[in-house]
Amino acid sequence: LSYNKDLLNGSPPEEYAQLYSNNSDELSPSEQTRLFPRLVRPAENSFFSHVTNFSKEEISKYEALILADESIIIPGLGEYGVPVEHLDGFSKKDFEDNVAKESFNLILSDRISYTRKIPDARNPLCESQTYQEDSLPVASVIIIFNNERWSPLIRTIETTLQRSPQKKLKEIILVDDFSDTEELKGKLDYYLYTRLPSKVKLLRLKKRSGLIRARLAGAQVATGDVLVFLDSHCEVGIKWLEPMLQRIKEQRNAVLTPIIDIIDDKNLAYIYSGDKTHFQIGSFFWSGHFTWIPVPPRENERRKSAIAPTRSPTMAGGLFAINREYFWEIGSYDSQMDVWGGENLEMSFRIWQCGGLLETIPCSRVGHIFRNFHPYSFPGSKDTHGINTARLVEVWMDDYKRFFYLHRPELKDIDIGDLTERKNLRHNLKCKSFKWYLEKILPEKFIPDEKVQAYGRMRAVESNLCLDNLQNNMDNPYTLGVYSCHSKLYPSQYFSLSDLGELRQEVQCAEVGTQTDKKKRYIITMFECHGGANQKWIITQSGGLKHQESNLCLTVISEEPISVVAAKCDSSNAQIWTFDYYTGN
Ligand code: LR7
Ligand code: MN
Repeated sequence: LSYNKDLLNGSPPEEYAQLYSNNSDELSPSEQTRLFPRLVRPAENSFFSHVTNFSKEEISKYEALILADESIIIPGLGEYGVPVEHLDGFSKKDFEDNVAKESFNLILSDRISYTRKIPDARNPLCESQTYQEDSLPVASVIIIFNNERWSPLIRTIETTLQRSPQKKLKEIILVDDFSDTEELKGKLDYYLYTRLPSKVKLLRLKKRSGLIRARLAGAQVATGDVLVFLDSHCEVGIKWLEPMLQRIKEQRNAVLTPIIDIIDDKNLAYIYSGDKTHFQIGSFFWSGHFTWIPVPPRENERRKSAIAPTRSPTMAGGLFAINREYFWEIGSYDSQMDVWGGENLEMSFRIWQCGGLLETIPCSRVGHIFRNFHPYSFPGSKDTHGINTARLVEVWMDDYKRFFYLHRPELKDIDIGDLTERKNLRHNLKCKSFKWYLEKILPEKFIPDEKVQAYGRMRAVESNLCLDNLQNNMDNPYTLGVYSCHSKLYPSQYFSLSDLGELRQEVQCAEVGTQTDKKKRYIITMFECHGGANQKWIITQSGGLKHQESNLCLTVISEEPISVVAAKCDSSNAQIWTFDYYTGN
């Protein structure tokens, strides 16, 4: 998952220390002990794990393990979320190997206090916000995990306990999705029994269920007014919960996400948007992947204040709050989705199309370790993201599913399970169309064959070469290329000439800059679309494509090395192009 790194900065330690305003709601250790007498178990409830009897051997074994964990913690390490690049006794390679093995720096995580202070990343306007605490709904925080490592899991739990208003935190429900690591068995039972208040409960699933069904299981046993879901490697910030509860109190059908800050996987730095005022909201790619976009100007106008609830077309999925009853009313989750992926877009589209609101609450911030790979297995199909997404596309996207299948043609012909129940849900809730969603909720989203003059493969008449992104479209910018025309239309060769004159793919537009190739011909750069003059093209009378700003024409170079450039217009065959489809616009 990508995140706009431009928004991030790492501030020096002093600055972090200054930025951290003391949270009066945090409990001192002695108060914590008073409020959470040890050796208290959750109330009788058959859903939860009931290990309360430990043998003498087990007690001494688990005590020793937990004390050993505590003994390696280095006070002050990573405090205020500063990056830790070096640790005595470990080489750079030790760190790198550890990240490659664990998906994040576990050596460091194990040595950083579970409740280190993190910077107050909130917009300063948040400090003067008040919440009607007595009348706020109470929350059940649901933390699901499969084989999560000990220290990030405990850190998620401990920061939630420490930084949530105690009266509003009804319970924390840990859902163990059938982990098989040793430390999450008896040791976790024992830690819960001896170190955590009774409001922390543990639900152990009897078989591997995947994150979607794990969340459903947690939601089924939750009793709070509001469900708050967290991944198992988070650090919550100051007053992270209150603003979300306040908003749900006011607006029952609002589904809320905090701003998600980055905990760096390599040095565990707490990284947040530099000036505290800019953050991103969710969008999606036609390939079915989630992505971030800046808050559009129209939304800034609507919300008026920089800390007001900010509408978000989609959410990342892991961290959100929702009224518990509304969660069930609006269709909870598609329980046939496996392991990982897709449930976030499914829920996002569903909420908007069926009358709810999806918002980011700027005064609520939670850190999350962004990892480069999944540190758990995928039993059965490895492509749960693809299959889960095909399910949501079939139910929610109407004819726009054509763009998804353009990316994933193979998913058209495989069994993705029965959809009757989800289609009935959409029908019964009288949900709106995906076209409505695109027009009203995400009007910025480019639709490759709407509001365009032409689209499809763009073939050079002189040769059987077509414009092609050469799979470089994950880079920004990249140099546009040509390749033998495919026999079918695939995303790499799908270009549109928009009504605005952009020669574009999904989010990137062709422009002519100052860069030239070895023969001094101007190369064509694909760069994020921005509506500027250097991204405008017009079809010429001879069937060429002229760049308006430079008056140069798109020219194919058919001899090796083949390429496409901008050159002086001359109406030669090398400058004549045809699109698959013309709309007449
Ligand atoms: O089989 C599983 N069972 C589980 O319980 C697989 C995973 N899990 C747990 C896992 O231990 C973790 O706590 O589920 C949680 C999410 O798994 P991650 O952390 O591997 O997911 P992610 O952070 O890479 O992915 C994001 O997208 C997912 C799509 O299915 C989920 O919605 C994640 O919750 C979501 N995470 C976030 O939104 C945090 C911000 C990331 C971004 C952008
Ligand atoms: Mn995660």
